[in-house]
Amino acid sequence: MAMEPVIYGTSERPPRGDYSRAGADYTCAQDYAGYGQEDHQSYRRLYARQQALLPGRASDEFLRALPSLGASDRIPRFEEINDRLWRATRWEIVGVPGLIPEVPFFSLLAQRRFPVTDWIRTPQEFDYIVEPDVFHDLFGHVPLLFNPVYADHMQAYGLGGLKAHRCGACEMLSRLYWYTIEFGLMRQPDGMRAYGAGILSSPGELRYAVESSEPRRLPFDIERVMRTRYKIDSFQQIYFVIESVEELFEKTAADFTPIYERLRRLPEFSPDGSPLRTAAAAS
Ligand code: HBI
Ligand code: FE
Repeated sequence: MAMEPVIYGTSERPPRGDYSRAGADYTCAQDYAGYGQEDHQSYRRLYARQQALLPGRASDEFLRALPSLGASDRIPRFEEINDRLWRATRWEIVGVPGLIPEVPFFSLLAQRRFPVTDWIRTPQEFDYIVEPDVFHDLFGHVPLLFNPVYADHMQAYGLGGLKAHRCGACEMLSRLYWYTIEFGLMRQPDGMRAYGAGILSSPGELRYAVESSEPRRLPFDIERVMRTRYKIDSFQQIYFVIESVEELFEKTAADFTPIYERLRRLPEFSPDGSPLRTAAAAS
């Protein structure tokens, strides 16, 4: 690809993955024959370890939907998942070589196509990986796409992303993605639970986010979220808590254009929640 993906506002490292396999929309076929036994074994071990941690920590919606992913003893074929996903919510997953730029990413979501990285981490990266791999994308993100309310929310997010790009407000919308779809918590009647993919696919952060007294857990407030910077290389110091998937959908249904205009002039918050003196980023 000629275009250099710029991800999460940084371009310090080139993204991993072979982008020459990708089409103009950045999608590629899942290279299933390219997986070795070691890759399938990594998936099996990651899945088993994570599944054992879910009870009492993952949201009910996630637990209900997880079996829809299918095979847990090997990397599933995307087509197998698509047969079920299409019937459930009219979504499909598509392969990508790794992180892709924001506009093609939003465009895929707007078309109810979720990009899934097809390669898996190496055994050395078992505990920690910065970039999404097939385990993070499938295990973390895909189960909730079987939930009709959440599925509609993801499409609305993609459409909102395309609009944010036209408004120069991608940074603010990325923060919403970060603090909900990646690192969101939900309060259930029986306690705090995770629904964000970054938490659900990480053994360390799943326990920390739900149980530790260290991080702050603030009620979900869209303006506060959009003004809060985030770190990608450590556990979060702040989580935003929703009460239900419906709340998330309702609070993110509005046209954000006037919100972006107002927030641009207001100060930001640092990832630890303390106020900063700089105004919110313009792009
Ligand atoms: N690409 N494959 C992939 N997966 C992501 O989660 C992703 C991306 N590109 C951009 C991106 N996320 C972020 O900018 C989100 O904030 C939109
Ligand atoms: Fe993710």
